[in-house]
Amino acid sequence: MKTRISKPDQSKLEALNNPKVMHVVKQAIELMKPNEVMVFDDSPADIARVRQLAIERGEEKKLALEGHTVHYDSYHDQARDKGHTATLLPAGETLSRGLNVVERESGLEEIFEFMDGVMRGKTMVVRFFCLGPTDSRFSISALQITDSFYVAHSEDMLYRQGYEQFKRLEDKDDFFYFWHSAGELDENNTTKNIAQRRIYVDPLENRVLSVNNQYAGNSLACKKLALRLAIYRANHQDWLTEHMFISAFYPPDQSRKTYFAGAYPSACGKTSTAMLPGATIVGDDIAYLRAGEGGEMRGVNIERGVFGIIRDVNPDDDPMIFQALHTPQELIFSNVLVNGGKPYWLGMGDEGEVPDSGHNHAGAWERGDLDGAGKEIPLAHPNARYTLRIRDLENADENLNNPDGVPISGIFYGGRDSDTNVPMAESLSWEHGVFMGATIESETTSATLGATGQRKSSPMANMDFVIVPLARYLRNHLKFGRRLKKTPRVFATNYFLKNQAGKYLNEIMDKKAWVLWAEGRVHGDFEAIATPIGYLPLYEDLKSLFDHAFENRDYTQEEYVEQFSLRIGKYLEKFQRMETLYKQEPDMPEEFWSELKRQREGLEKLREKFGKDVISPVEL
Ligand code: SPV
Ligand code: MN
Repeated sequence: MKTRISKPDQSKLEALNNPKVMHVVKQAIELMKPNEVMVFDDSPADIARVRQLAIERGEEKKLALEGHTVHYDSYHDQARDKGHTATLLPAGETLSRGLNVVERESGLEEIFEFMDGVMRGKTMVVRFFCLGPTDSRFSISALQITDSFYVAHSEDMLYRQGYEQFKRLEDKDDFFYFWHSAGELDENNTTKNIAQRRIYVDPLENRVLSVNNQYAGNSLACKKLALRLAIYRANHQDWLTEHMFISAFYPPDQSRKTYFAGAYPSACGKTSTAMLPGATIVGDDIAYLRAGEGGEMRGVNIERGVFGIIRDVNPDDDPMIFQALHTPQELIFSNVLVNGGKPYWLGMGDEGEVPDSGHNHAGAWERGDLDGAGKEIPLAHPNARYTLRIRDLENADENLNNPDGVPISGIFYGGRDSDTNVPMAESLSWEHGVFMGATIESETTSATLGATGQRKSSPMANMDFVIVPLARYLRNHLKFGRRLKKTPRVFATNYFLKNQAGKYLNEIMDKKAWVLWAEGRVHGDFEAIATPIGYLPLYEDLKSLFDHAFENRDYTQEEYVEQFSLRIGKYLEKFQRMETLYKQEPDMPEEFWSELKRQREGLEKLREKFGKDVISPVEL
């Protein structure tokens, strides 16, 4: 059967005057064999049509509030599928620990077989996006081919339009391209053949092939899949692609504005730091970082929307997002419970109101229902999400779409660790900062599978995506910082420190005081205590920041001492873990080992001098 494409749609393709685009679309048609092809440009009419088709074809359903829709992914497609996501590389090439590599030729053969004819009876959607602001030296053009109108619609909300940008491409071959198919759908419009879910990243061809999935982390190639391609590119050039938020923070007297970027593994406080009350947000997930004209670090959000975890979004912990989710505007909820056109999720703060039945990620649902494995199905998936545009948030930053990005003065690396790292320490140098990022660990929580309290190493919170050897990635960081004239200050944060009795030493919002301290340090406002693991704040400075940030929070010297005491034995254990781990990486930069040695020896000396294992900051 011949694939239909309308004359106007054919003209849209031809107007790009780009042989490679034509070739890629043709190849996709030949392989996936759709009934028809629709091509969309940047016009408001086309964009509205994509959303309309997502609803008409049943991939999204309208909710009671104007602009709101709900989408479901298959019950077994509720998170990134690390096991079936792989990088295609020539035989013999390997990546760092834990990263899947599939030999390129056989990987292509396998996935092409799954994709052969997968769009029969369906519509193939062709869309053009831009990663990063348009008309910018940061921009990367992206061609998305998919049979999912949900994918096409959410990419509209999350990424900038790129059709016009494609017309202007100087190097016509210079774009990423993505083929995606949700595969055969069941009666709930969710993917049926989950066992054949594959996500293959092909850096040699700047493309991603993804089949039999819908969850955005697997299907929206502009997100985590393009992140991998961009990391590959940045590490073969001279810039950085990071799993980072970008936000601006303001000092107590509001006299200035300072941009920070921050990398945190999931469930370590990334979004809540980016969205701190009083901050303005550029991005919450992925940043491209380049050197600016004046030798400063500049960053852009490659996205323009948020695909956020909805769990625990409630009026107390997340007032800004809670408000946005109750405003009539374009919003996609995914994998939540719906009853009477209203969405419900875990931890929404009004538990008494949650109905005992409705429709959720398992289909028709009643409280107490068990899944195929005999596990009780929660009312909504813990990884249920919302998709919105940043410009629709009250705290959107004015430079969200600035083609020149924003100057980044500080970087946060956050982990989750109950017994080692102080809540906030500033690096002694750029090299030390890179070490801080490389040694992020996070403890597993009950929200993740497996045992809780296990430490997982996640360099720069980017481990899942670094498709170059880790040593190369770290070297690129070191070189990048040295090229800058104004190197950002680097801070290691830990919001999860506990005492011996297992009680958290901090309140959730205390991060506001830590962040304001970092903001002040960038501008030389505060003195600090130099220690081998970094500069620590002085009590008086924190006290005044707490007084400013909170109405009824008396920050005591006792709290300070307990939080900022150096737990030397614990740090030495951490360095031992890092040594064991990084010894397995060939070709590690010398700076990593010298930083490890310097800190280890410094801490051992302190322990000798004071004759004890835990040293209070007031003694230092
Ligand atoms: C993350 O898990 O880091 C996310 C969501 O931002 S996604 O990668 O899309 O699954
Ligand atoms: Mn992320």
